[in-house]
Amino acid sequence: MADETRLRSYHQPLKHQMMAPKVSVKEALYPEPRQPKGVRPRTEGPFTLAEIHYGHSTRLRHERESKPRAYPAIIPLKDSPQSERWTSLNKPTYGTLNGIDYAATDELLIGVGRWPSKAIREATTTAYHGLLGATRRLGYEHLLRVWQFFPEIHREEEDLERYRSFCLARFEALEAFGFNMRHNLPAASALGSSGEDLWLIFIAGNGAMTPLENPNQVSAYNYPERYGPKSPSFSRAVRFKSPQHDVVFISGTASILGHETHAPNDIRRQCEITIDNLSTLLKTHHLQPLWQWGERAAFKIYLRQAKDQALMKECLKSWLHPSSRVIWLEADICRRDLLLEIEATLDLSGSSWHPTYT
Ligand code: 3EB
Repeated sequence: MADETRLRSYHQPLKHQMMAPKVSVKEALYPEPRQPKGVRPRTEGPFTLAEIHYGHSTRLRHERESKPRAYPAIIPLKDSPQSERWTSLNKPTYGTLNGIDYAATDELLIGVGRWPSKAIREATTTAYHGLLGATRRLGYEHLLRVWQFFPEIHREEEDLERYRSFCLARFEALEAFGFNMRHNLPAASALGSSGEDLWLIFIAGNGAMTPLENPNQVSAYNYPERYGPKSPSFSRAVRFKSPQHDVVFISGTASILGHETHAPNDIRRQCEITIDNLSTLLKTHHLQPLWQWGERAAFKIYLRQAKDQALMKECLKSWLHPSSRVIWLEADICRRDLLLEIEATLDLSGSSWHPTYT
C-alpha cells in the first residue's frame, strides 16, 4: 500500500549528515584566553539551541542570523518572563533549510520559521512542507513538539475560520508525509497572535517517542466534523526518551471534556477543568502530579483576556509549585469559547533539559 511505503520511508530517515561547524575567522584570530584551573571554558556549553522572544512583533530577522530565534507577536502578561531559551550540553550545528533556522545535535533538532499568513491555508501548507521536509532531510525520526502562532485566528477566510483552514492544511501535509494520526502526532499549541506572520517553532528527535492521550478527552484527531473539515492533528502529550533526554511535552490543554467546551464564560471553572485534565493525563500515564514537578516543570499559560490573570493565579496557587517556571501570554485560544490554555514541559531525566525563562 502506498500509505505503508510512505510510513516506512519516514521511519528510515537519511543518516544524520551534517558537517562539523567551521571555526569562525574571529575565533581563529582571537583565541579564547586561558581559563583558570577548574573553570570550564565557555566552548564546553551549555550551548543555546534556540530563543523565543515574545511580544517583539516588529523585530526583523537579521540577514546573517542562523541561530534559531523566533519573535512571535504575543504579549507577555504582568510579571511574566519575556523570553524562552532552549540549551544543550552538546555543541549543536546551526543551519537554514527550507527557510527554517535550526540547531541540531545527534538527538535533537530545534527549528523556527516564519511565513506571511495572509492566506492561512497556503501559508500552512508551505510551512508544514518546509518543516517536515527539513526534519526528514536532516535525519530526525520523530516530530515531538510544535508551537504555532498566527494572526486573526477566528476570522473567516473563504467561508472557513482561519484556525479551521490551518487545521485542514496541517492535516493534509502530515498525511502527505505518511503520518499515522494515532501513533506519531506531535504535542502542539496553536494560538492567535497579532502581527502578520505564521510562526512555527518545533522540536524533532531521534529516540523513543510515545504519544499520550487523556481518557476524559476525545483525542483531538478524532474530534467530530462540527469543529472543522479536518480535525486538529496533535497528541495530548508526547514522551521522548533518548540517551540524554527523558521529557514530556504536554500540549496546550483547555476546558474540554469529551470533545465539548465546558463552562464557556467562567474563567474559574475553566481553570479547574483544565487542571483536572492535566492531572488526569499525568495520573493515567503514571507520572507525578503537577505540584511535585517543582523546578523540573516549565509552564506556559495563555489567557484570552489579560484581566483574568489575578483570578487564574489564585486558582493555580494550590496546584503549581512555586519553583515551577511560568510564562504568561495574552493570546486568542483556538475555540472562541475557551478563555485559557495551559501547556507544560516536564523533565524526567534529572539533566534539567528544559527551557529557561528570562
Ligand atoms: C483543544 O484541546 C484546545 O490545533 O494544535 C490545543 C492545543 C488546541 C493544540 C492545535 C489546539 C491545538 O482542542 C485547542
